[in-house]
Amino acid sequence: LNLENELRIALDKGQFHVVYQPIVGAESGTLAGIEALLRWNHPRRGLLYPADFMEVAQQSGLIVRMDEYTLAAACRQMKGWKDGLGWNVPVSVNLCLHPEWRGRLADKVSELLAASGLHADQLVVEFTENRVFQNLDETLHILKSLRLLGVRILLDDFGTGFSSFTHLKKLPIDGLKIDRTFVKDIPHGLKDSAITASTVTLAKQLHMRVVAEGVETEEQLQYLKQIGCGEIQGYIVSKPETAGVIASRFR
Ligand code: G
Ligand code: G
Ligand code: NA
Ligand code: MN
Repeated sequence: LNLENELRIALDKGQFHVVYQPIVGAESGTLAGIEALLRWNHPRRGLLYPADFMEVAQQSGLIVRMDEYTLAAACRQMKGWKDGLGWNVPVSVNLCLHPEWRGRLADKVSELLAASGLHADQLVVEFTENRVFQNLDETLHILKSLRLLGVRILLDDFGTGFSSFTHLKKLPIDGLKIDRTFVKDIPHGLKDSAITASTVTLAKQLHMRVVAEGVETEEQLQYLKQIGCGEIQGYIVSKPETAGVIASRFR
């Protein structure tokens, strides 16, 4: 069985689940958001991460069904947190802006939000500048339709893709996530520190949120506070966990 067929079966048999990683204020440490991350419980190979299957998922187009699954699960969970704990924390979902979503994504999103009785501004879509991100006009169209609903948009892995500045200029973006590869070597790596600090300044001047990803050490956190980075995410706060663990940790 090849991976594509295994993915198809996994979708039909419900072998996926979603884990959640908090995003907190760099200074306050309080919950600023929660990112939903997809996991595959493979019957033979055990727990698989997106890196293990995203390539095939994108090439085959199955990513659209997988993203729909994550989106629905995240909306259900948001409703659960709201009803159970009174939380109104924005939840981020990573979406692949696949051409197959054209004219369909905003309808799907508003349907899921309505079914959960949620406001659109509680949902955040994270997207990356990857291979599928070929056509700027198409991407603009999809993002505009989400923005029109009131959904917030974050540009993930900022700085690692192609023509990031053109995207910043042309697309409706509410915030940037500084990629983990830059955060890893701050404050000692001079290039990484310069890139991180400049990105924070850039986000501020564009009136955008800025989230540093992959923060693991106190030293990294101190530097991020010093340069005025608004929000952080990473093992220093929490690994991705089940919804129940996140609830017990932050309530
Ligand atoms: O924590 P983890 O290894 O799962 O995340 C790796 C990356 O995989 C994320 O940054 C994100 O870009 C991607 N990812 C995680 N979950 C999803 C999902 O449900 N859909 C899409 N398209 N990408 C995801
Ligand atoms: O593609 P995206 O950047 O959204 O995915 C984040 C990935 O990084 C996920 O795989 C997540 O599990 C992982 N991750 C999150 N926080 C940390 C961290 O502090 N350190 C490391 N090494 N990985 C992290
Ligand atoms: Na992400
Ligand atoms: Mn990222």
